Amino acid sequence: MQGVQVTVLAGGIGGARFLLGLRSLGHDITVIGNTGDDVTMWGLRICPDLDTVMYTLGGGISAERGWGREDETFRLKGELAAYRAAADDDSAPSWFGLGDLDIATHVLRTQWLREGVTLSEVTRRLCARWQPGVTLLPACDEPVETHVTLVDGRTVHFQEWWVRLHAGVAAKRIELTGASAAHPAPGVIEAIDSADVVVLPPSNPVVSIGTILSVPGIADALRRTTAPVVGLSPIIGDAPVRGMADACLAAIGVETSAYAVAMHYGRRPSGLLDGWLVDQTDKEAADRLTEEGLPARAVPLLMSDVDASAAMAQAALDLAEELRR
Ligand code: FO1
Repeated sequence: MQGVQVTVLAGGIGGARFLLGLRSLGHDITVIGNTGDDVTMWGLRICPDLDTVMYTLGGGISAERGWGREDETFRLKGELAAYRAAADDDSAPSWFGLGDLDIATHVLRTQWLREGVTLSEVTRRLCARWQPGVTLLPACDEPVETHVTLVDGRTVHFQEWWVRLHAGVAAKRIELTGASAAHPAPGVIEAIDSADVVVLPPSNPVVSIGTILSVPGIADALRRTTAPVVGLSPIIGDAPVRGMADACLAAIGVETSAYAVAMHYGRRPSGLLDGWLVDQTDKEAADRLTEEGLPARAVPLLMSDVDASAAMAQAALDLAEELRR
């Protein structure tokens, strides 16, 4: 299939890696990016998942970290720490790695937002430099943030749970604050309605895909679209491929398995999926899901390089084509 309009709901590192493969197939791609990771630090508005997609597809990503910039330095971070220590101020987030090159993105974004420019327009302007080769839309223009309530009663920003605590303290609730007042950003619903295929890539089902779906109207658009909706499991065997999806799934009471995540998304029209891809090690999950009415296929799901990601993306498009008939 050439010139297919593909709409992808994507989070950070896993979603970005998948998009590198999908883009190599030469289709017209719109990415609905997660904004739940967004955080204000040092007065700067930081949009980690939007930036990870933009940098990865634009060629600026740190390959080693999967976030932030290649050839990065952290001199400004060191200066801030020096002032903070001297002022005996330990309030600042020293645990968050703000790189010097990366900060230019946050300074401009913050300046434009302060001038009243929408996050969608800010993202378009930033992408004008990086030319990611896809249309990158934030899920919503309103400021939303994923906050995590821990079993010890504290509620912390997702970034603190993820980066400072390494999800080491169990979460009992994960929610996208501000979601109820949020609306799909311009073009988001249209991208789902007019897609030939909609893909849920192997992003974190809770804090990346789940947060996008909590913006009112987006989940319903997925249930309604005439396009086949195909997902790829972020879990291989009984473990997440990277990140800490297991800690997130535990917080919402979903078992860490390819089968359980598919059931969590559900089958249309009540759920979100028409088809599901699992790794070959989870073949029996594919057979079980297919028998239970959700067509599933077992294919290699390790995104070891762009070719592997491209093969996965092609498998998703092939399944979508099969389902369309
Ligand atoms: N992830 C980390 O594990 N450690 C960091 O210090 C860190 C800093 C950081 C700065 C900017 C940015 O855009 C992303 C950053 N991330 C960092 C990744 C961030 O936590 C992402 O939200 C998660 O990796 C989930 O996608």
